[in-house]
Amino acid sequence: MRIGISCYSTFGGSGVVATEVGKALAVRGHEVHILSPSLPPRLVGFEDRLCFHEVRASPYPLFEDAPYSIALGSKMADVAEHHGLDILHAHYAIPHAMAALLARMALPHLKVVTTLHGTDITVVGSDPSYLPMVKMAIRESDGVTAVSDYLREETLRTFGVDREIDVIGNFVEPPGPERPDCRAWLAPKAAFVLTHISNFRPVKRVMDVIRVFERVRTEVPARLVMVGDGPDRVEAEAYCRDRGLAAEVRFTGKQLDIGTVLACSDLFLLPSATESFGLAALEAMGHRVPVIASRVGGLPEVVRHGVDGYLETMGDTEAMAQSALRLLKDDDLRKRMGDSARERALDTFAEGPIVDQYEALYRRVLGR
Ligand code: GMT
Repeated sequence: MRIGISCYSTFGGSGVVATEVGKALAVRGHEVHILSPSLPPRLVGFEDRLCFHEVRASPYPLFEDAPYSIALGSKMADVAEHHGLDILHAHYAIPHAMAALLARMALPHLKVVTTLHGTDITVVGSDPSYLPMVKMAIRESDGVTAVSDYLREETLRTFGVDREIDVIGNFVEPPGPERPDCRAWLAPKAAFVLTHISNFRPVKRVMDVIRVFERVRTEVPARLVMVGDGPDRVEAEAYCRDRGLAAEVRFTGKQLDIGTVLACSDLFLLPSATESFGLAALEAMGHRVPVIASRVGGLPEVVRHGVDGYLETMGDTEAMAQSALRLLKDDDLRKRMGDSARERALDTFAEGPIVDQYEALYRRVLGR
């Protein structure tokens, strides 16, 4: 098949999933064209049959903001025509699904598959300024997927649409060979390493991460590694400086090699307000790192409470800290949960069977 995939190139789960699906499909012999405003972070390495197209919205004195959605639709139509695409797969509804539908108007043989990732439904998508168009995109796409049962239900409820939505989860690959241990520089005095990875948007509740850590360090030696960047980083860093935590909390900024950080982490913290799946938690689990997270959205479909980690009420940082302490004070329990987490990640959310599901959906919408 010839497949066009559009996604965001910022650090974020939807771009990671889109890029990894694209790479896997190319390895399986499909021709894949990825369309994005700049090179997605995971699109590294040269792969046969995998091509990148940068989407640029040309400025014009009349525009306040150049219309990216139209430029994307045009690029989709252009790539589809000149490379004979069969399918456009839009990752994150806004504006990728709408742009794909515009391209389909230009080239009616094209099929459009939309993958809903999370805030395109739960936060931005339900904002009245986008809702009617998100609803139309869900209704008009030839295939729609959601990354969890929770997100599927939430989509049907919020938009009142009556259509088939396939649930296809996020996935991980087995981590490569263990890299040189960075524990020595992350936690010099044999302290435990707690890790958080996100794009530091309000939905991630990064201040809860710091509060859990503050409580944990009163009972056990610990360091916190905060990976990523975004609007709430400044407040979190200022808080750590003011509370004298700067030496114990390390803000690394955006990192491509999260595997190295996870390979020397003892616990992963994800206290989000909502999370349709929680790819970062799954990646931690793949590295044998138990997860402490809030019991929201699709997280209970990924992390089994008391098996792969603990799920607590959103905002209850004391309960999260107590669960973290239970794990940190009991080496056997932590190891057992780490092993279960890894098994679950690599069995239930392995790349191969999940990419099979996308391939099967493409064939279904193409009638092959
Ligand atoms: O929806 C978002 O917040 C953006 C998106 C992204 O691009 O980072 O994240 C979502 O998609 C991921 C991949 O499917 C999921 O693992 C995340 O749980 C989800 N984020 C939220 O629901 C907050």
